[in-house]
Amino acid sequence: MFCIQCEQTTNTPEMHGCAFRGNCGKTPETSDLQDVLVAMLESLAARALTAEAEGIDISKTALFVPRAFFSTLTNVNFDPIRITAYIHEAEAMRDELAAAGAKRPDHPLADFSVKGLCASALPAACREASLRREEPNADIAGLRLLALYGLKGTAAYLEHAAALDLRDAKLERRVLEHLARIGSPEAGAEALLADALEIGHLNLDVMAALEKANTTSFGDPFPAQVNTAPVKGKCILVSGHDLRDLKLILEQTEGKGINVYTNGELLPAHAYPELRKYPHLVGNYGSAWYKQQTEFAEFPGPIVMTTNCILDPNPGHYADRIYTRNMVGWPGCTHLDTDDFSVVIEKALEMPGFAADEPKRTVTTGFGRAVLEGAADTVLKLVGEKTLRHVFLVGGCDGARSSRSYYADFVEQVPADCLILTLACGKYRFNQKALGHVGGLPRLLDVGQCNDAYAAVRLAVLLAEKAGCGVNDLPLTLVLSWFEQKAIAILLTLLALGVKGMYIGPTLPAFLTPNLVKTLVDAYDLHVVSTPEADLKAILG
Ligand code: SF4
Ligand code: SF3
Repeated sequence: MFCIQCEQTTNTPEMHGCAFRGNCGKTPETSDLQDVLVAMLESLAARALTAEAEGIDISKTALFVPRAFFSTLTNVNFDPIRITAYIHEAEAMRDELAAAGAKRPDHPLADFSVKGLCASALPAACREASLRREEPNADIAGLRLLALYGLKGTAAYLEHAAALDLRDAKLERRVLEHLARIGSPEAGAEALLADALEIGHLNLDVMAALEKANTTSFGDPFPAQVNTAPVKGKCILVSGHDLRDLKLILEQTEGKGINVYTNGELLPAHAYPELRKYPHLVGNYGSAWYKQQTEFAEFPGPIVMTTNCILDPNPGHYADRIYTRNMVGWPGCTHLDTDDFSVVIEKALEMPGFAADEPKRTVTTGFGRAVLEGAADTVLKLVGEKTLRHVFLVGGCDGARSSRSYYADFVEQVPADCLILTLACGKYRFNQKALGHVGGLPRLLDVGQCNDAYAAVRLAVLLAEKAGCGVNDLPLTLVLSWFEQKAIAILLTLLALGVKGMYIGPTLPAFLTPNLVKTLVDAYDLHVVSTPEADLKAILG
């Protein structure tokens, strides 16, 4: 196995990347199978493009590819059986397109096949498929991985939109085009960097589509005070990012005496009119993904994992009551393939639930695009009056490294005349802090999930338009925490938009070589986080 796609990868002088077992818990078998799957998806994408040129309908393929690709993101699918099924489905789909008359594409993986290989031989096929091992130039390899990982994140966001029935053939084709091009042996460094930035632009368009899918399905989010204390009674916990699954569970539990809680990235669900209207959506339980093994172990009901991030449920002994959905998988856990959640409901009724109410406590969420755009004039007025000095976006993923305490310390130390926007699961480090108000606005505004990064980008662009300047001229600094590939996609979007002076941490992606880091630092004034004191001093002067 070789995997270097996330922030917790092994990165020591002796070893660069996870080579024996993932620090996430991914086995060599699953890792190799995921490499095979990515290769097969590249091959399928190339064939789908020739099929489309022949006028053959590729909508089934265009729906399948992002979903299967999503299964290879960090902390999504650890189940070799499910990954193997995706590989065979992809090859069968490619054969179908060929049988329908799609020409053989000019692609290095055009004839890549795993037919006839027994399950134990399958992972070895990844030697043929591996992108990185074939590339002696580390900068070129790093750029390919930057594009590949960014595209994984974009594919995940496209799948989120498709789950809500928002399909866009042009966006789907752009994903297929990039995927078919990623392994291209002849592309040089400049072309690969341009490709990565183009993926950033594509990701912006995909995130706009996702925002439309979310708001069309559930209404515009508006601020909500969300209970975070357990409520007496039977319960189901819903984690991940998938709002549709949460809605289905709320519908199917209505009148059954079961309380539904969100976890992790589903906290912002409480802000959507079509979700918050359910009285049995009683609150948010727990925090970010890396605490699952203790928080889930203590939850007295079943848990539904709709998308990333899942951790090994065995140490906490809750594998028998965790249910995976969509592209998520853990070996031995029950996977729900249909929209019928009866088995989860039965489990909730069997289990004790919470014995008593705990004293009420809340966090606030729901500063989505419409709310932020509505506040743009106020923000500019406050800046003009010098009531508001600076706006920070402190957002992104969380993770287990102790150095991530930087983000909570940073927020704590931001001066009182500054505003802080946040999004994604990294906010659990500080979202319960009482930070007060500035100029009548709450100082801490939770924009939503990582999936909602579009809202923050829109606010920045709108502020710049209204102020008649560029985004880089605004009193705005982005302080990002990355962990997995959705964050890489968002980073590429920000770079593609020309956003400069960002701070990123807790470490830089290990797949970027010193040369590539220098290129990004020179072109975008990118900083690695240091200490909150030093960084705040540098930003605020
Ligand atoms: Fe290692 Fe991250 Fe890959 Fe898991 S996803 S194997 S931790 S690099
Ligand atoms: Fe978190 Fe996995 Fe990235 Fe959606 S849930 S931000 S890490």
